[in-house]
Amino acid sequence: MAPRVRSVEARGHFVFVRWEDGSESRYPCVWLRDSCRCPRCFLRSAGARRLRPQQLELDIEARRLLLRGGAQICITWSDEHTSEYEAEWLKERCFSEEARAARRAELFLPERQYWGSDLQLPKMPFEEIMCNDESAYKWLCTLKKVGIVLLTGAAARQGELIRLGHRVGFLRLTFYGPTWQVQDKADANNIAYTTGRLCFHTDYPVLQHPPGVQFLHCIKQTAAGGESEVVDGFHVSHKLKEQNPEAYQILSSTAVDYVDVGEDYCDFAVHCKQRIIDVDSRGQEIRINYNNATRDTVFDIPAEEVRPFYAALKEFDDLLNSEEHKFTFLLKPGDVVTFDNWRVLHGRRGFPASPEATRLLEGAYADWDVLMSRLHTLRRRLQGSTDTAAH
Ligand code: OGA
Ligand code: NM2
Ligand code: ZN
Ligand code: ZN
Repeated sequence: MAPRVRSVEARGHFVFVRWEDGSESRYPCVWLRDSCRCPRCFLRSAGARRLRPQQLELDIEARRLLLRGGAQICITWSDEHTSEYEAEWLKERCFSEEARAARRAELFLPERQYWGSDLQLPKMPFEEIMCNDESAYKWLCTLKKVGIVLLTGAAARQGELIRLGHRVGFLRLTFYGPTWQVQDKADANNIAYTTGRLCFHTDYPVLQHPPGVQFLHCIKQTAAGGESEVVDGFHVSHKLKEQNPEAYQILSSTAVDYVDVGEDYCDFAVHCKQRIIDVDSRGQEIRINYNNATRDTVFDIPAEEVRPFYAALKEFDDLLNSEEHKFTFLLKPGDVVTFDNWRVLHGRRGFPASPEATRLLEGAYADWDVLMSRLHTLRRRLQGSTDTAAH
């Protein structure tokens, strides 16, 4: 049911809306004026504001208020401009604490679920998420919530990740190419392109904005070794914080130098400083930036802080590798593992070298902005279709 306005009133710098259900919302006049939807203030085709801050009077007040059948209010302002607002549009923008919390939950959904060795690896058929919107939506929600989803039954040939990229929007190009082949290579330009063990890492902390999501498509799997390992970096960070707050403090504040020099898609020489545990202003983990292989030997911190840093790093690394936290599985041809590269650290066990390539994965990156955008467009579309079905 669309919300209806019972009455509307201006007091000082606010407009008060009383709803049919008895609740009240208050809207700051300057925000209402700034949000005017008329063609002079707003370009409808782009959903974009045209009004500039210079045109906005901080102390603007409502001169005349008009309620149209409970569904719309019309305000004439002290600058003589007139604006119209739909009840539903206003309700969706209520400034109350509860309304704001509910919207945050809606938008950033779903809550994270932490895991350890007990992970129940979520699995979905690859072709289903490719052609069914509900499945694709579920895939993206689970990827956000759990941090990892295994897609099964893709064709065991290159090109499937290009298709997956089209499904979400587009892939993230890096110096290793639009997609990249993980296999043993002569004169490997990256440690991943050998038969060696890869210890727990996130990909590409040498980039200022590391890829949010990683896809690894197994095309060929070796007969011995090559198992995949994953660990929930946010879960382990919390454990570290409990167990050794000082180590946590060091890893969440020290800027670590990363470097990657070589040639692939084009030649490159990339440098970056990243905190291994990256937290926001409220102390919430936002990203793990850890690849021991590309951690630079240049270390731009005072000499006396170096040893304590290594002590903290070793403690974190031990926690990542503890049996309690890591989850091991074997990719088979046709599997596509999709995971949150900002949260989940991954590795693989070594495998025997052989003259012909016995193991081949095709990999690709995407940004969270693109995946979240697809999640939201799918949600709108699916909600739209259930709305029509209900009528
Ligand atoms: C990588 C990587 C995992 C694997 O290429 O960065 O982590 O199983 N590969 O080979
Ligand atoms: N590969 C797998 O940080 C890294 O070096 C990530 C990137 C080579 C595309 C590895
Ligand atoms: Zn206007
Ligand atoms: Zn990797």
